[in-house]
Amino acid sequence: MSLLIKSGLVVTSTGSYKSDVFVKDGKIAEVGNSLSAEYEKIAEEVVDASGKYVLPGAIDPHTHIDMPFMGTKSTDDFLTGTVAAACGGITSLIDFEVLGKGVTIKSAIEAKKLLAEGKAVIDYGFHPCITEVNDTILEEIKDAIEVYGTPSFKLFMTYSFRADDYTLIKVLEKAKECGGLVQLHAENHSMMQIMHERFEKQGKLEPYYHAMSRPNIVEEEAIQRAIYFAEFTDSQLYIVHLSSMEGLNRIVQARAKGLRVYSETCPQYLLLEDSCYKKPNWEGAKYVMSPPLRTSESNEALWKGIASGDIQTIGSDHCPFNFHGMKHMFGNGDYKKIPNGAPGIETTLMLMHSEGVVKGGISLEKMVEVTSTNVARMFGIKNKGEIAVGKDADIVVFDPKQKFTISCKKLHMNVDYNPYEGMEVTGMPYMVFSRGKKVAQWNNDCVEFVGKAGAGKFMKRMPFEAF
Ligand code: DUC
Ligand code: ZN
Ligand code: ZN
Repeated sequence: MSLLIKSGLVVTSTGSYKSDVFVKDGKIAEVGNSLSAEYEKIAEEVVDASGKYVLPGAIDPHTHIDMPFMGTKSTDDFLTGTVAAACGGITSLIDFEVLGKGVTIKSAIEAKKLLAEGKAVIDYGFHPCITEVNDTILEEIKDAIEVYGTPSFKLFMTYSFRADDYTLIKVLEKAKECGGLVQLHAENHSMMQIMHERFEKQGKLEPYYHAMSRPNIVEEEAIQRAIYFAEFTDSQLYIVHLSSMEGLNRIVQARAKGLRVYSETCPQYLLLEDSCYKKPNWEGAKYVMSPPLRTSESNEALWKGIASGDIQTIGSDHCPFNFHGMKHMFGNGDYKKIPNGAPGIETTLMLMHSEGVVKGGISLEKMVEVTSTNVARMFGIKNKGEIAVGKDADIVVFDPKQKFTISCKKLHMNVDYNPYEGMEVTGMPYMVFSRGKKVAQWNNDCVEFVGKAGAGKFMKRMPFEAF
């Protein structure tokens, strides 16, 4: 199988240059200026990328596909979720698996693999979510890193499956010893519990109070506490879905001290504000996610954090629930019962380009760095994340001029609304390749899926290396 992508602007995290790219047997075989003469006649497919960008496929490090949560289940399975990803220019993802009590990492990962096999259309990996420590789990962390290919672990500081400080410190220590990376959902559970009690007494139960019950300090305190633990254990730490300026400030201070503290944010924390919770007819529920949306002050700080390198990656935190029947019916009357999460996997790249690159907040190279190259480095995906010889041909030919009005009807996520409905973006995937095979292409007024169910493979990842 061979493919020639000619005359595009190849974008890497360090620079952009006009070039041809030749792909053979799923790998990037050559990148150079005059490949057309040699390969145009023999390549099985030739794509003219003049006027377009040739990007390494985005890698989403943060998804919740087919996940039981808050009395229901996220609505995308590994077919619909990865079809949507592919159509949005995401060519691999790492999903979470929350371990039940007494469950081994191995059995949790094997069970999750069964959900993905035969369905996923792009490559996937898993982060085990550790909810308790005991000798068995601590021993198994080593195998997860060295044998299972799952070297990153998530812990939650809130929800019923939250980890306490002892658990967190023990896992940080073990991860450091074996080359793992601990990811943290950082929110102080007790602070928000007290806010819930207060609002309950006052009868304040609308979606807006979801955000009010989790003010910025709830995230800031948890981040700072985790930073102390990272310092105490001399371990690396990764904060997921960073949402607040105050939390970012703590991370910046820690990094200035030389601590290995990394962070990820999501398009929703860069672009949306807590005024969304005030939408009438319970529509604010569409934005109920944790942490909650903040204000423009945090939005702007996070863009700057990306530009400065203090935030290294972008994840979607894709966790879709229908408005009708889920966010609406279950939640009506009490914000605490609204399933937390929103769809996002398909819109990450278009939003980062349109709202970041086109509006001038970040460079094109920075977009590639945070959506692909750094994600591959952070999570030990050695064969992806760059347009370079020998890497997997996970490639997005991106049309920077193509306009698209975001609408849930024109997207592929299995959910009945979109948080950005009606927003016009500039720049869309034109063709998307997963290991050299075309999986999606622009067709008239939207991107269509042209790949195959089950073509995605489990990615065995390598231990963490500091950068
Ligand atoms: N936050 C969400 O909004 N949804 C899934 C889990 C999480 O941490
Ligand atoms: Zn989380
Ligand atoms: Zn999440």
